[in-house]
This record gives sequence, C-alpha cells and structure tokens, in this order.
Amino acid sequence: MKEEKRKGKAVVVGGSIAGLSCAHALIAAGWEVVVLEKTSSPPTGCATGAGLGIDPLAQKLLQSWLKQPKILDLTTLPLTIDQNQVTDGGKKINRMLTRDEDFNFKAVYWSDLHSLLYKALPPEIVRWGHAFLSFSISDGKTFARVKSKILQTGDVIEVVGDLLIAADGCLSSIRQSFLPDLKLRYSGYCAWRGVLNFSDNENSETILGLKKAFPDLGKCLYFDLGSKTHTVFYELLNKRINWIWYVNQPEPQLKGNSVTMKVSDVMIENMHEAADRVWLPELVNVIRETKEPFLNVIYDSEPLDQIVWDNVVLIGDAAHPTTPHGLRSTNMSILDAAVLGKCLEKWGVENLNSALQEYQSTRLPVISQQVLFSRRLGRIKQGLVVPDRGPFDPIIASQEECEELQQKNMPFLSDVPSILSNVVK
Ligand SMILES: Cc1cc2nc3c(=O)[nH]c(=O)nc-3n(C[C@H](O)[C@H](O)[C@H](O)COP(=O)(O)OP(=O)(O)OC[C@H]3O[C@@H](n4cnc5c(N)ncnc54)[C@H](O)[C@@H]3O)c2cc1C
Ligand SMILES: *[C@@H]1O[C@H](CO)[C@@H](O)[C@H](O)[C@H]1NC(C)=O
Ligand SMILES: CC(=O)N[C@H]1CO[C@H](CO)[C@@H](O)[C@@H]1O
Repeated sequence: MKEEKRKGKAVVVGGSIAGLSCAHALIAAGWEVVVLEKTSSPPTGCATGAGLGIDPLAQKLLQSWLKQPKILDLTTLPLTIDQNQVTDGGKKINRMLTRDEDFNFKAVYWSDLHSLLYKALPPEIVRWGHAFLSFSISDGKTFARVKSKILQTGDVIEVVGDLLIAADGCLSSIRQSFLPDLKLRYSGYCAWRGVLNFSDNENSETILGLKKAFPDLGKCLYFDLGSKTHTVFYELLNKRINWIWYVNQPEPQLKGNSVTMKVSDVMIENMHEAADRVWLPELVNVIRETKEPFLNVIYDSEPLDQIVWDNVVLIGDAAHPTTPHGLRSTNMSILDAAVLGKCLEKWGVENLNSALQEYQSTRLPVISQQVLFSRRLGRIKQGLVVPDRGPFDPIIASQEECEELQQKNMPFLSDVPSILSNVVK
C-alpha cells in the first residue's frame, strides 16, 4: 500500500531547533524535506546561544530522531530538582521557598542540541545562507511556491512543495503575512544572560564559593527571587554555568529584527553594580566573570486563533512566542514537530487538510494555555501585577503562595497527545 502513495514534499523556513526537529519528524513520516535557513553556516558555540531545559517527553522524541539513544545523555546534565529561594540582598542571606525533587528535566547548551539534530540529518536537507523572501499558494491550494535569496550570490530561487512550514521564530515573517496586525507584547522586563566557562579554573574561589552556596548545582534548577526581580541558573555539561537575570524596565528600542540587544561596556558595568546590591556575592562573582553577557528583551504574544492556513503551518516560536518561565519553548517546538509528523503520516499527502487540522486541534489548546501560564509565572516572580492577585513579595509570601512558583504547575505537563502514544511507551 505505502509504495503506491505519492511522497509529500515540505519546505521548512528556519533551521533552528523547531525547523530541524520538523525535518526529522517529517523524514520519519516518509516526507521529502528542504530547510531554508538564512544564517550562512551551522552555528558553532555561538555567542547568543545558552542553556535550555528539555523535559522527559521531548527527550524521548529527540532520542527517536537521533537514533543513538545514548548520545543525548552524553550531551546533557540532569536537572532533577526545581528549587525556589529568596535572597535578601542587604543581609546577603538566602532562604528556601520550595523544592521539587521529581523534576526530571535535562540541561543542554543550545548549540550542542542544535548540532546533534543537524548532524543526524541526511546531507543537503538544510540549505544554509538561503533567506526566505515570499511565498504564494497555487490556485487549487495544492502547492506552495517559496522564493528565497542565496545570500552569497544574490540569486533568487524558487522551491515548490505540498506544504510550507514556518519555523522562522518569534518574529516570523510568514506569520506576519497572515496576521499583519499581530504585535508581540513586551513583558515588562529584559533578561541579562550569559554562560561562564570554568573549565580552566575549576578550583577558583568563585567556583568553590558557588558550589558551597548552591550545593546541588549539577542537578538543580535554582531560582533566586529578590524584590521585584529573579534569576535562574544551572550547570551545563563541560564545566559551564548558565545564568539569566530578569530586570523590570521600560521597553527598550530595538534595532532591526532581533530580540537580543547589543550591550556596551558601561551597561555591563552598571549591571555588575546592580547585581552587588541584589544577589549573594557567590552568584555575583559568576556574573562578573562571565565574558560577553548579553541582553534579551522578553516578549510573548496573545495566543493565536489558528496556526494553519491552507497548506501553510506555523511551528515553534512562530506559532507561540512565549516568555521563558515555563522552560517550554524548546519542549513545545519539539512536540509541535513530532505531532505534525505523526499527523502527516496518519493522513498522507492526499489528506493534507485533515492532517493539518488534527495538528492544529491537538496543539493549539495546549500551547495557548502554556504561553499564558508562563506569562503569569514571569509576572509573579517579577513582582508585577497579575489580574487576580496582588504583587508577590518573596520575603513575606505564605507557603501556599510559594507553591505557585513551581514548574510542575504548568498545564498539560504530563499529558502525552494520543497520536504520540507509540513513541513514549
Ligand atoms: C542562535 C540562537 C540561539 C538560541 N539560544 C537559546 C538558548 O540559549 N536558550 C533558549 O532557551 N533558547 C534559545 N534560542 C531560542 C530557541 O531556539 C527557541 O526559543 C525555541 O527552541 C524555538 O525555536 P524556533 O526554531 O521556533 O525559533 P528560533 O530559534 O528563533 O529560530 C528561527 C530560525 O529561523 C531563521 N529565519 C528567520 N527568518 C528567516 C528567513 N527570512 N529566511 C530563512 N531563515 C529565517 C532564523 O535564522 C532562525 O534560525 C536560540 C535561538 C537562536 C536562533
Ligand atoms: C571553555 O574554555 C576552554 C579553555 O579556554 C576551551 O578549551 C573550551 O573549548 C571552552 N568550552 C566551551 C564549551 O566553550
Ligand atoms: C513531560 C513533559 O514535561 N513534557 C511535556 C512538554 O510539553 C507538552 C505540552 O506541550 C506536554 O504534553 C509534554 O508532556
């Protein structure tokens, strides 16, 4: 039976985590895939990449694509504890608020995960240095024509597929062609972040001090809360500490199409001085010694009403720009890709419409609630107003209020969509 069926062809725009996951999921479903990515070559330990957390289901999906089950374990560190603490910056003391020892995530460096996914793909799937320009849908809505520019030569080429997949991130230009009025919503805060590589000085005062103050590093996701601010940090494989510090401020004016800001030496110096006032000295030392910290402006968007138009579909951050507080973004993207692949496999290219409708009805309710939960969690941790409660103050918060801070409250966290039940048993 299978042989008689026509092979579908998908054009994926964006070769980051969502786009590459999608390539794996669609190849597994018997589809032909082309990925167009505007960056000129595969990223290597690049400056903007940092750490991320992947949950048990996403781990299983990744393992099914990577084909070498052990390889993920070799690239990640466990994150088995989710802990919230309050820091009194004046007295320089820390107190635990909540501790969840059944957390079961893994910590990975963004470019390590990207390179695992990329290297496990057949050659020539990803076309680097191809910037998407525009698309059109054929009259019978059977084909999508995609124009892209080869950046090295300036040539414009056309690729035709049954399906166009927008994996072009939170600022997606494909989404914009359907929703020209959609604006991202500024969260009210930005995030300073960086990765300290301590492989050369494992026994420095900074690292020994840090491990003493935070003894579960290596398996714990630490959240420290101050007054109207919070920070999160954890260890990555190969002697690295990933840290993120959220700071409330008016929306900065961004240049160009990016949510990462260029920072000056003066801004870094001011950030260091502010850290002295808020965090424990053991953590401040890590922040101070991190080379090239950078600043992300944090956005999300109101959940969309649809993520499928004819034979165009959104996945990853294009489908659900989200704040990072639920550690969802990557897990959501991996799951989008897996569900899309299984829907296409189930319905076949002849029933593309039904496949895309099933993808949308499976994913949309879940991602919408997760985006809103993450928004709420971020606002609580930053001491900002949320509709149904007063501002959270970690110094005086009751135990019940603190329970709200935990990652395990994320809606649908242990829900496995039925279409994936074969993968996870
Ligand atoms: C360099 C980089 C580093 C990151 N580091 C981290 C991290 O450390 N921690 C973390 O939690 N998340 C990180 N992220 C974000 C993380 O990958 C996403 O939040 C999430 O995994 C979903 O990704 P995505 O693939 O949907 O979107 P994105 O990761 O935003 O990827 C979108 C991709 O589309 C490409 N693209 C956009 N427009 C065009 C166009 N016109 N033509 C061709 N290609 C286009 C972009 O170059 C990019 O590769 C990073 C993203 C990038 C790009
Ligand atoms: C960390 O630093 C060491 C020494 O400077 C370097 O050899 C190593 O490649 C770095 N690690 C990463 C993962 O960047
Ligand atoms: C177990 C886990 O945390 N994985 C979850 C990732 O997010 C999706 C929802 O989008 C859940 O269904 C998974 O169970």
